[in-house]
Amino acid sequence: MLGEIRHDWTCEQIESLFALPFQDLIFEAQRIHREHHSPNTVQMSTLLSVKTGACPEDCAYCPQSVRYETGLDRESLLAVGEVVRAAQAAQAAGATRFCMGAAWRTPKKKDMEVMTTMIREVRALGMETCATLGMLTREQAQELRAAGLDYYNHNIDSSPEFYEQIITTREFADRLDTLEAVREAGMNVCCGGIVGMGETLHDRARMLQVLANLPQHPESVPINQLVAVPGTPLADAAPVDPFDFVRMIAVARIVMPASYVRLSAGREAMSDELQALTFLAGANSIFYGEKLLTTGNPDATRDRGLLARLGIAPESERGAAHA
Ligand code: SAM
Ligand code: DTB
Ligand code: SF4
Repeated sequence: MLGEIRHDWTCEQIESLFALPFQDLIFEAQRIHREHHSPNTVQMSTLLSVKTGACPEDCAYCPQSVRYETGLDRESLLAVGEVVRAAQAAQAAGATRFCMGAAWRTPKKKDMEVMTTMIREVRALGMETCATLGMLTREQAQELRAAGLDYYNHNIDSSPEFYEQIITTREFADRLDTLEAVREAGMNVCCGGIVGMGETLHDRARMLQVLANLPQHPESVPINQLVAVPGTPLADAAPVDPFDFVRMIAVARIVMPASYVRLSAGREAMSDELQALTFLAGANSIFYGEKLLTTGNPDATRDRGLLARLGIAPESERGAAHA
């Protein structure tokens, strides 16, 4: 029966979901969505790049890798006060979670000192905290947890097989080790991937299989549509068929029924109608604010307008709406 929490998905079962007629797939995803979530609510996280560019890794999609000429101004680690001010502004605009991203392979000792202070201060505002800082050891994960970090974002990005064509500086297994360290430290996991890098439908199904068969489903599953940045090896990647993107969201919803599925990068290029279809397919979280890490995102006015037209309430206002 679809809609159960399972960890034993075969790739064939997931591929057969992708093969369903569009209407049947969306109907099933929406049915499961309603069993596990409030249907007219969306969770909103705001991102801030706290350390930008000059990353030693070679992720083919990423404008922040030192190996590609993307015209990005590199910045060293921001001061804590500056980050706290940005978090306050995000909270005032309606975000419930603040996500701090750094272009590191893994944080160094002195980075950890600043990050733990930053996390403590953002949490003191009453916001949920999230960070994405690269690979973590068990000790680093414990340290972040002790500072009050609620979520750690670390994506598997694609299938284990396709991964090697996208990143050569670390292995798929390294990603799984970090995810395990995050879990062991007692943090919530935010883990998803990217669609539109030239992967096959089989790779998309495999990626969702790996996520769904983790010992515990990630609480948050970001599905990014590639933002093809000039200068990166994927600058000329073919765009994704919008219906295939919606299918990816729907299948993620079906195989991880209780998780938040986040409509992530790529929203700026999506029409309002396409975004509405992804909500119908089970997306219930977005990145909110005019910037992702280094690339654009719809501005708050456009998002507020869209949510209002759809009768969807941000999670921060749900209490008020129901009162
Ligand atoms: N450096 C850390 C790491 O890789 O774990 C954290 C930041 S990294 C930018 C976070 C995630 O953003 C990546 O794993 C990838 O899934 C996503 N991402 C990066 N560039 C993207 C792009 N151009 N389009 C879509 N998603 C992207
Ligand atoms: C995720 O899955 N997507 C976000 C967040 N986690 C850190 C990042 C998207 C980055 C898009 C490219 C950029 O803005 O640099
Ligand atoms: Fe570095 Fe993360 Fe970008 Fe990869 S995705 S190049 S690790 S910032």
